[in-house]
Amino acid sequence: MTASRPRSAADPGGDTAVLKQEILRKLTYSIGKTPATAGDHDWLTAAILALRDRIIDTWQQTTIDSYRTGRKRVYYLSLEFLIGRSFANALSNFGLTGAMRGALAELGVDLEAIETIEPDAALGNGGLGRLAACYLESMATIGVPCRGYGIRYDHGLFKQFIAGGQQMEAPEEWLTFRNPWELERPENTYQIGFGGAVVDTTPFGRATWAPSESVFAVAYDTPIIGWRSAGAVTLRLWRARAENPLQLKAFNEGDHLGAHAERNRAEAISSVLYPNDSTPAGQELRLRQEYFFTAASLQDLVRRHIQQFGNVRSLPEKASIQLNDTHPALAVAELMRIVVDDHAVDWSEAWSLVNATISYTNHTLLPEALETWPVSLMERLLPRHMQIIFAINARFLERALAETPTADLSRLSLIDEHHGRRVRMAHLAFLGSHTVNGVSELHSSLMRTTVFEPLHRIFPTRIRNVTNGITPRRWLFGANAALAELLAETCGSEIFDDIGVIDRFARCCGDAAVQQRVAAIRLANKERLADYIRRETGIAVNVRAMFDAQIKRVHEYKRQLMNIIETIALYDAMRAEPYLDWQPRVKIFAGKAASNYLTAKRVINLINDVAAVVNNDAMTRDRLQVVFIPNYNVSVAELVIPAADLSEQISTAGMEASGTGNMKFALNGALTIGTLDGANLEIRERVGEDNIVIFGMTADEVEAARGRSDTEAVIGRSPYLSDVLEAVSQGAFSPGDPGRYADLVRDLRHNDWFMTLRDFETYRQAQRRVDALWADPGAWWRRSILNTAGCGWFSSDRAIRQYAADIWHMPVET
Ligand code: 26W
Repeated sequence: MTASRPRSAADPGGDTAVLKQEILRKLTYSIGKTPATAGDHDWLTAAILALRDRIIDTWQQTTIDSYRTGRKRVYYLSLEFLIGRSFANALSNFGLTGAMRGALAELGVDLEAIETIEPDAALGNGGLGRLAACYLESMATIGVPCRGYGIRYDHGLFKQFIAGGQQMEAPEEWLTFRNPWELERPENTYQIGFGGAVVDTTPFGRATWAPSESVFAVAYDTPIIGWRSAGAVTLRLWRARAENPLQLKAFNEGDHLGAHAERNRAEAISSVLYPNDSTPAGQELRLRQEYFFTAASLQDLVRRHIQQFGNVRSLPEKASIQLNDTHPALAVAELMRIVVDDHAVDWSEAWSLVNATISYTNHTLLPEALETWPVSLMERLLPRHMQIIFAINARFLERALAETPTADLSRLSLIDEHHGRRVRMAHLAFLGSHTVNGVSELHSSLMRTTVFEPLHRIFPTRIRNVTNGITPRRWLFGANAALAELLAETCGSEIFDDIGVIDRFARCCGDAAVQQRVAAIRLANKERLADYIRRETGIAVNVRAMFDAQIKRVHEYKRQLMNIIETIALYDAMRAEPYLDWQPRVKIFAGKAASNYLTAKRVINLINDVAAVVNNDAMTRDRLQVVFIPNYNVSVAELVIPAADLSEQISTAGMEASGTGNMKFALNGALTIGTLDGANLEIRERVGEDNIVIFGMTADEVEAARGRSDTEAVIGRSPYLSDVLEAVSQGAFSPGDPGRYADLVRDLRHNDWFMTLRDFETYRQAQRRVDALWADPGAWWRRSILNTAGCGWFSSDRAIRQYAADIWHMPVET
C-alpha cells in the first residue's frame, strides 16, 4: 500500500537472514506460535520484538553515555503524546526497512500489510500531543538527553464513526493485542497521595502532609528511536494501581463490588484520555490525572538526580523540566513541596531552584481553554499544594505592589476571585518558570498583549517564541517516500540528514520535467488516498480533481463551517451556470469533535448531509465531491497530507496558536489557503507571498470587530451568503429533518464571534483565485515546488535546537 522508502536513506541490507531468524525466534518463544498458526498480529508482534531488541541496544548505549558524561537532561511533561503507529517509522529510522521487508517476504508475510494493522497510539487530542511526539523523535535524533513523561491511558482518544451523518463515539482499544513497544517497570513504582491534612506548618516553612488516600504509579517505558538510530530517548508513561487491589474481607462477606472499589477508584486515573481539547473538563478525575503524573514524574527525576549527583541543590544545572501547557503546572507547587518539606531547603532558595529548573510552553490563548481549578477542590484534594500556591501568591503580590504601587493585583493574582475563587494554572506555570514560550511569532506577541500582559510587565524578558516544528522523517520521508526520493535526486542525498538543503529544490521550480514528476507523485498519492476513501466511505473520488483538504479537530474557531458554506455556494453557482469552465474539486474533511461540543457535532452533520446531496447530483458530480473521512488520526493524516493539492488553514485570526498541519501540507507541496494566523504568517514569509493564498481579517481587525452587531449588513454584502444560509436553515440538505440546522444558522446570525460570516466573502474570492491558479498547471506545480523548498525550516530539529539553546541552555551538536 505504501510506496517504497527512500533507497538513499540508511538501509544497509544484508541483515535479512539474521532478521528472519530473529523474527522466527520471537514468534516461537515470545509468542508461542508456529509460522503455520501465526496470524497477522502475531507476525507484527514478532517483527516489532525483533526490531525492539536492536533499538534497546541503542537505547542502553544512549543512557549509559548520558550517565557517564553527567549531561543535563530534559524532562518533557505532557498529559498527551500522540504517537500514531511506530513500526514503519522505527524501521525507517533504524535503516532496516529493506531488510525487514525481505525477511518477512521469505516468511511469506507482506511488510506493508502488517504495518497497517498496528493500532495508532492515540494518547492525545491533537496538535499539542502530536507536537510532543515530534519533539521526542527530534531529541533522539539530535542527541538531547531526554525523558518524556505522561500517562499510559488504557483508552486513547475515542474512535469516531459516522451514522446517519452524525458523529458517534466508541472507546478506543489500542492495548487489545498488548503493546510490544513498552517495557513495564514495576520496580519503578511511586506512591502518590491525595487528600488528608497538613501538619506542623509554618508560613513559608516546612510542613508535613498526611494524605488520606494514596495510589501507586507504575512506570512503563517506550524507547523512541532517532533518525539513523543516532540515539534513543525514553517515553515513560505512568499507570495507576491500587495499593490494596482486593479487600479480601469484603469479598469473603459476599460484597464483590466493594471488594474491588479501591482498585476501580485508583485505576480510573489512568483509564481514559479526556477528549476535550480547548475546553477544560473541570472534573476532579482530571485534576487527579494531572497531579498523579506530575508527582510521579517529579519523584522519579528527583530520585534519579540525587542518586547521580547527591544533592537536590544542583537540580537546575542538570535538569530542565518543560511543561507542555498548564496540564502539569502543579509541578511548580509539587517541586516546592519536595524541596522545602522533604529536603529542608529554605523557601527563597527553593523558589530560585524551582524557577531555574522549570519552563512552560503555552499552546492556546482561548479564554475558555485556560485551566483554572476551584480553590475548594484543591484544598480538599491537595491541601499542602494549595498552601504553597497561596504562599507563592502572597510573596509575588507583595513584590508587585512594592515595584508598582498602581499594579492591578486582581489580574496578577494566582487566584481568580471573580468566578468563585479559582487557581489560575497559567499564572502558576508562568510564575514558576524562568522562560515561557509561545508557539509562533504571532502567538508569542499576543501572549504579551493579552492573557499574560500584566505578568509580562513585571517580567518583560520571560516570554519568548519558539515556532513549532514537525519531524520530516514521519511527515515527508515516511508519508511521501516518492517525493523524498525526488528531493534526494535534486537536492542531494544529504537531505536525509540535513533538511535545510531542501531549499535547493527551488532551483527546479521552472523545470518542466521536475514539475511533471511532482505531479505524477501527487497523482499516485491521490490514488492511494482514493482507495482508502472508497473502502471507508464507499465514495469513488475523481483523482484528476483538485484535492482540497481540511483535516483537524472540529472547532468553531477553525471554521469548518465557513468551508462547507463556501462549498454550498460553489455547488449552487455550478448548478446555476453549468456551462462555465468550473475547476473540479474534491472537498475532503476529517476531524473529531469533543463529545460534548454540540455545535461542532452539528457541523460534522452538515458536512455529511451536504456530501449526500452533492455526491448524488449528476449535474455536478464530476466537478464537485464532498468527503468526510471518519476517525481522523495520525495514520489518516499520513495518507491525506501527501495527496492534498490545497491545504485549508482558515482559523479566525488570533485564535490558532500555531498549527502544525499547515507545515506538513506545505512541506509536501500543497498550496495553502489561509488567514493571517499562527504559523501561516511564517509559512508565507518562507514560501513567498505569491505562493500562498491569504485572505481575511487580521487579528487586530478581529479584535476591533468583536463588538459590532451588523451581521445582517455583512450577509447583504455577499451575493451568496444569504441564499446559502436560507437554504441550510430551511432544511435543503436535511429534507427528512428540515429544522436540523435552524439553530446553527440562527446562532451565527445572532453572534458571529468567529467571523465566519464577516470573512466569508474574502474567503470565497480567495477560492476563486485558487481555481485560477489550478487552471494553469505549470504555474501550479511551480508554486508547489516552492512550497516544499521553503518549508525545511519547520523541521522539529530546528525547533528543538532553539529550545536547547534559548530555554534549556544545553549544548547541542549542529
Ligand atoms: C484543558 C483543556 C485543554 C486541552 C488541550 C485546553 C487546551 C488544550 C490544547 C492547548 C489544545 C492544543 O492542542 N493546542 C494546539 O497546540 C498546537 C501545538 O502547539 C498548536 O499548533 C495549535 O495551534 C494549538 O491549537
